[in-house]
Amino acid sequence: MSRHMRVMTASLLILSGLVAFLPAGHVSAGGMVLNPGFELGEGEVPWQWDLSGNAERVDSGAIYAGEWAARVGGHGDILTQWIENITPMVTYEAWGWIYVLGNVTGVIYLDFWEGKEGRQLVATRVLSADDTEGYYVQKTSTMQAPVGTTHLRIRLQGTGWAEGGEVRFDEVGFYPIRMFCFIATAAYGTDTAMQLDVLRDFRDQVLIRGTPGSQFVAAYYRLGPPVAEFIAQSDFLRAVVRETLINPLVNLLQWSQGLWRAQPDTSS
Ligand SMILES: [Ca+2]
Repeated sequence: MSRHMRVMTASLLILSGLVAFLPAGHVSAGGMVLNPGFELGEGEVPWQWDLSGNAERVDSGAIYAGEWAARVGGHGDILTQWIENITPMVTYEAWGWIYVLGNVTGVIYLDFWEGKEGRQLVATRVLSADDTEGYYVQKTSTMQAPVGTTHLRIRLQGTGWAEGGEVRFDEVGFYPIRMFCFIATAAYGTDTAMQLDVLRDFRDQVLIRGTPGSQFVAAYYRLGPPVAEFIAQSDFLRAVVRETLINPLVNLLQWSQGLWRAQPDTSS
């Protein structure tokens, strides 16, 4: 199985590598958090986030992979981002990595709005973590946008501060769930292809079970949409991706599914 996993991982890495060809600033699809890892910005200001109080972008040092994280240091410190082009009735997946030191709670607040700073439509969803013992922990939730939604507001904060407390955030993400297979969808021109069922199966049964897998999924969510948007523009690219990457990958996964499926399929 490990050899198959290596082949598959290599294929997906090649796929992700397509992002290197994208022009800067190409990410433009609606309804998703941009710069989810706080890797973009100038000095203390994370790109796409509004600052209040002493919230800042900091070098994440040895705590977590990547160069940067966002840190809040007290009661009034808030990082806010408004996401536009949210589609009503679509189910989204939200997640964030939270690092908490000392007696304080790290909180990610998410709420749907009609109009930016217009009217909040439903109760705020809260993802929170207490002392994370020197690690980042991932908190996730799924949320369906109610009728009338146009925007999502995300706020990063700490509550119940005590002296010496610190809260950091990294990899805050928000994507439509169906977009996991965006690259394959772009390659096939439809999201109902049988091949997509195999990929979804693999995601649900293997990738999101372990921490390395879920980190991979988070990275894929970040890289996938711009790649998909890029290849969808060209029939030639779509054919290349379909024939050289996705079809072999799907064949490999189908052939080996007895190894990774929790319940071997006995229906045929
Ligand atoms: Ca980061």
